Parts: sequence; C-alpha cells; structure tokens
Amino acid sequence: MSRSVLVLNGPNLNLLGRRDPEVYGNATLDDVEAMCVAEGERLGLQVDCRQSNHEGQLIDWIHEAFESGAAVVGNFGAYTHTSIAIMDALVVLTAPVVEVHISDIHAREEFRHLSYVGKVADAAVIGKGVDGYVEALRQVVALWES
Ligand code: CA2
Repeated sequence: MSRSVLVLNGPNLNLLGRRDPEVYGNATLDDVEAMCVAEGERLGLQVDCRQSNHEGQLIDWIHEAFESGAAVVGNFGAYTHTSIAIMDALVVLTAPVVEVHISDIHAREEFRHLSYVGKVADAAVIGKGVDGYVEALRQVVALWES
C-alpha cells in the first residue's frame, strides 16, 4: 500500500506565476502540482494537491489527513504567520508535516518571521523557490523512514 501525502497551498498561491515573479518565480500552481505528482511517482507516494484561500477549508483538509494517516506538505501562505487554528490542527497529526515557503520568510518583513506552522512541523524547506516542494516530499520519505 503506498503512502499518501496531501500537498496543501493556502491563500493567494493560486496566483503563482502571475504576480510578483521577482519574489515567487514564474512557475504556476499547476506547474508546482505537476512537479509534486511526478516526484511522488518517483518516491512511491500518492500525492494529492489542493489549494484554498479559506482557513477553514485548509483545516478540514488537515483533519482529513489526520483521519487517513496522510503526511502533509504545506505552504499555508500568510496564515503561516497568523493561524493558531492551523497550528492546532497540525499538531495532532502522527504522519510527517513539512512546511514549505517559496521565499525566505526570515529575510523579508519582520511580520513574516514568526511561523505558527513551524512550531509544530517536523521539518521546513524555506527560500528554495518552488523546488522546495520537491525537497519537502523527500523530507517526508526521510521522516517516515527515520
Ligand atoms: O514564500 C512563501 O511561500 C509564502 O508562504 C507565500 C505567502 C506569503 O504570505 C508568506 O509570507 C510566504 C503568500 C504570498 C502571496 O502569494 C502569491 C504568490 C504569487 C503571486 C502572488 C501572490
């Protein structure tokens, strides 16, 4: 039975590749999701990619991962810096949780330095562009094997 990973993207990330290319690059969310599915096939993971601009929807999907035992690779966008609710949903997961940020949040405005997600994630890939999602999937495998 293959292991499953939910790749969750939060608010505004549906606009990837269409705004602020100097910060986030030119790849679209479709490109990122295709990269994740392809890497999942290489790694033997069932990868399911979803994006929402709504905090409650993201939390419902995290609960789905809790019920199914799926790992979570998550870029929760600006909710990273504000959402205790997403942190509380993630903390109960037993499968790996890996945080992703395309940009280096620690090199940007001070309000982006705090990550509630980072307080409960098992690993983080930050500032590596969209390749960070692929690295995060590899980290999931490493965490599952550790
Ligand atoms: O660097 C990241 O991946 C971020 O999680 C992106 C979030 C931002 O709020 C975080 O601080 C860092 C979302 C930024 C807006 O997303 C857009 C992406 C492309 C084009 C327009 C917006």
